[in-house]
Amino acid sequence: MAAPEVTHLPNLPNDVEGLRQSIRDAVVRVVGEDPRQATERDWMEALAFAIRERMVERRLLTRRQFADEDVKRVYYLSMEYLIGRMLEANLRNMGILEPARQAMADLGVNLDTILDLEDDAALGNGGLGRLAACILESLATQGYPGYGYGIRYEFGMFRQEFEPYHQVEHPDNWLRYGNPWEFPRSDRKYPIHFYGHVVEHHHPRGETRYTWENGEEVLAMAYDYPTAGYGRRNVNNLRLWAAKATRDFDLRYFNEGDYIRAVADKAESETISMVLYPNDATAIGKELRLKQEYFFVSASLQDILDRHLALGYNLDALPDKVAIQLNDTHPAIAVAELMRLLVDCHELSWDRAWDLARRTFAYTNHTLMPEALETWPVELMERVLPRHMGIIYQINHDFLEQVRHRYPGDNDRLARLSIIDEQNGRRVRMAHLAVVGSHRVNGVAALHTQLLQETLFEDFYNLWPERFVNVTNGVTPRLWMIQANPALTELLGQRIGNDWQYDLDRLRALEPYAHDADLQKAFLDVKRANKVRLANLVRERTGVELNPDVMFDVQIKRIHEYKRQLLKLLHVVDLYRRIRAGEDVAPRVVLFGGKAAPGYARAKGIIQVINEVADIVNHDPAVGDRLKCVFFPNYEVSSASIIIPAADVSEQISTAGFEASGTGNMKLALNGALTIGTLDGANIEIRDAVGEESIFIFGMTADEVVEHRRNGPNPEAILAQQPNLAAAVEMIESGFFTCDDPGTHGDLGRYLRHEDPFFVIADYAAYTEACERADTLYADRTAWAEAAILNVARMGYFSIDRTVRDYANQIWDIIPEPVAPSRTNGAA
Ligand code: AZC
Repeated sequence: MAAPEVTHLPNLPNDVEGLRQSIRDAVVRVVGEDPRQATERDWMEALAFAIRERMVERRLLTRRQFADEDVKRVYYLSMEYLIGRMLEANLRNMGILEPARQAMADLGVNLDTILDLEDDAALGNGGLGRLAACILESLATQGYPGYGYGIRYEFGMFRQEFEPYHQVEHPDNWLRYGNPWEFPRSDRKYPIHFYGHVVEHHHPRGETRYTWENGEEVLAMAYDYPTAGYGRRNVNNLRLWAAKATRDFDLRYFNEGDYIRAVADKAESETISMVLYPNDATAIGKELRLKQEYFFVSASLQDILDRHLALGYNLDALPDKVAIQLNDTHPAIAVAELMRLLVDCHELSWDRAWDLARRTFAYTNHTLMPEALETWPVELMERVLPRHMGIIYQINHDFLEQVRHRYPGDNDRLARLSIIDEQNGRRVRMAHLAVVGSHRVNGVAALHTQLLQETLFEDFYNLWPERFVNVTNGVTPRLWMIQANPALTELLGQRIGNDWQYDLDRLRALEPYAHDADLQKAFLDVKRANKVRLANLVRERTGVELNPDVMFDVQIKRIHEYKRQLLKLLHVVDLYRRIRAGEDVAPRVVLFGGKAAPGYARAKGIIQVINEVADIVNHDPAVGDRLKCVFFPNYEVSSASIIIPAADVSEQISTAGFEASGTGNMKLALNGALTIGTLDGANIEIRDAVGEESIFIFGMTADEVVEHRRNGPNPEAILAQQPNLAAAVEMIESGFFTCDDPGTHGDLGRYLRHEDPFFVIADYAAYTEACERADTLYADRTAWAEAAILNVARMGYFSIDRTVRDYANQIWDIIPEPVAPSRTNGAA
């Protein structure tokens, strides 16, 4: 037993006085500046240090309790965490936002100014990465022993600028001033190998053993980000890995006297964690990407096994004490890596190892789109990860034996199920590896899971129906309501108290007041104030002036053909033409936001044409406030939290069957925007929750889309029957919006007329009809307010806390372990 001084944790005070002292001290001791001369950034850093001391204290308490209680832990493996800013979130979840505001004011610093200085931590592309961040926050909030693992990218999601219309990507150097939230753990380093070859060791009795030799080695070093729960003392951990060159690696060249080469090679090996691939829903197949995937998976699994053994458990207890969730297939190589660690390093038998691995892993699928499904050429996998290729062959061999036994002679089925795709130049299907190596596979919304079972994983579903479950996505109300929408949070508090912050279903208590005139007025006032806040930001970023008294119609998400920003744009052009023709149309502000993958030409073309249309529309004196169109630059988590509370209408208009779930749809609806949407992803469940009267559903269903495609779509024929739509398409392709270069959009015209792969043309009439229903309701302020309030009241199901409980109960088999105030560290 160590002496009390050694085991004691500091237990820092959380009142205004205590915080003020910590912050002032940190300016001197950590930032190294005289408080008299400290800049706002110095104060921001000092504040961050004062919070992180308190976070780490609770983190250690949490860890001690988990160890004492013998808990089962879940590890979330994700290539992406789209976290956003951390300062306000940490202050709020630690319960010290208001004392800190006061302490800063006492020091002569305005907290809101400070909060605005922070860069977003944008270590993700979109929905998948943001979901991962929400899940970590909820795990801590609900007291679950849950940890994130990922990559500490030096450059996150690119910064988007328009020059003047097309997207230009700028590097996101988010760590340039250092990062006060991370704890570098130089004691937590693991060697990661690439390339080399495999040596077989035949043992006369027993199994053949393998060693992997002469590869390149790089170190993975841990950086820890404590993650605080809201309204609880639990603080969990997100561990991100950075690549560091090993000393040995340098030495080879140093010895040869090639100093420069040695240093250059060191830099080269560290590129593994340099940059996030900015691709959302397309697999790129680059060697560096495969190395990134393996790098973080191997480090995480080594760390997980180390902890497991250090806690005194044996390897047979792995599935009882550890659950590992694979966030899409990006970490799917974990299946082979765990087998390697168990069999080659810990010398377990193959069968025993396989049983443990399968019971430990579960896999979440986020998309059905074929181009997003990762496959790696066998040749590449063999070169970069030769031992893993051998292991995958073995897994596949055993698996196909099972299939053969079950379906004798069915070679087509074998080929369809095989982990190796033999049709397209021999590739490893990572989704198959993930399904075979997991005990649960989940989709992220009811329709998505159903489609997984019927299409992408049909053969697997027939084989193992019990393996497939649905876990509908959710969003954290802490960020997406309490932080983003303080005015509505306040109003809810006055009306129904604050229980909903922990149990979002309690929003239902609002329902009986939906037609209360006072509440309606207060609700509309809040919305208007949020619109003014957004209008100010839009003016600052784009120079465009928005009228807060017209409908704000918002489509914010990655730019993709299937998400159909073009459908919204055609509506804008249609309205514009009709306004110019003297027609009376309902006024609206249309706001787009989102990034295009740098190599996705069609998506970049869509951004360009939206910006061009916006420029003409916004400067046409004949239009005035009746129509404004804005492409909000560099859409990210921090701007989302200004845009979302200001939206009246939420555009969720993907081609049915393509959007796995969507989570922006949930954030917007929770903030009182009414949805115009197709029956796709979680829109279906949102409709079921809020009721037909609070949502504008339109367009083909997923089944009808399949049927429509089978019948051979004919956009030209539809255009011939819809003069408004035809006129809008003509206006774009004629170069009306591109005075300098009328030829630019001829291609877009051809695309819509002859290809239209996502049925923008086919759904257009139904879409505009849904927009008109929204306009009619919007004109009736009372009816609109009632529908919007009901919408908020009925969104409880879409809390990430429910999502996490579903994972915990259906997949991970873990229970919450709330941290009690400790006896020696009893302060609240
Ligand atoms: C997204 C899906 O497109 C979106 O519908 C879903 O809500 C989100 O995941 C969270 O589940 N997918 C991605 O962001 N990326 C990939 C590779 O699917």
